[in-house]
Amino acid sequence: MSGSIADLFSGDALQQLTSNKQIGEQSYVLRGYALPWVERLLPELRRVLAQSPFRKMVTPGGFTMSAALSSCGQLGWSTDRTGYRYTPLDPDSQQPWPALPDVLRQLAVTAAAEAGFGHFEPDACLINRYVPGAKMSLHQDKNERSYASPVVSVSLGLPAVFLFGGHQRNDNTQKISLFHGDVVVWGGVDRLRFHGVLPIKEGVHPQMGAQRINLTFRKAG
Ligand SMILES: O=C(O)CCC(=O)C(=O)O
Repeated sequence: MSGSIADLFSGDALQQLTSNKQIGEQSYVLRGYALPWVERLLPELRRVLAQSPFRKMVTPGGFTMSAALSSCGQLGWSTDRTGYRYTPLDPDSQQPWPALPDVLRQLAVTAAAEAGFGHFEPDACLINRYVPGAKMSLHQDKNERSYASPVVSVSLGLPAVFLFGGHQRNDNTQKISLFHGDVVVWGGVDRLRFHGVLPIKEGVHPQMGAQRINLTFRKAG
């Protein structure tokens, strides 16, 4: 048997194996960065979700988001008809959000450092669950008290096309394929760039099933 790794993998799979990508002055896709963490991360995620299960939320405009959401950390993000906000309590249970598991915190901190953001101290982890067809419209992350810290975004499960735009809603967007284990970090001059996710395509991921789970870590308070 002969041949290189490039003979075994092609197209997107080869790209995931080989190439980190700079997508902005202070923004990076770290290909497969979370893969070595997944085995330790999933049981913690299950514990978090047993305490604060996924739920559908409504935007101030009255639209039900197609992604289901939960959170862990000192602060959790939610939306309803009265606005977007971070709160220390899960609005469904009126109990504190589950603590941020150490393995998740470490993953976020080391990924941020890899992208040039040392001393990242996330206090909020938003957990988005996308089933096929679910999407995230273009938006800016602006509910945090300061924009000094980056956003660290971990993709698990089904692939997605991540839209990374500019500072105006109408700016052109880069379309970036994200796979299980990829991490995107954006901050600094790029912190307020518009971003979103195209509708997830039908499929079944061998480890995660028919879903994509995205974890976004932020310093919100
Ligand atoms: O699911 C993603 O990759 C992005 C999630 C996102 O845009 C957000 O939580 O603000």
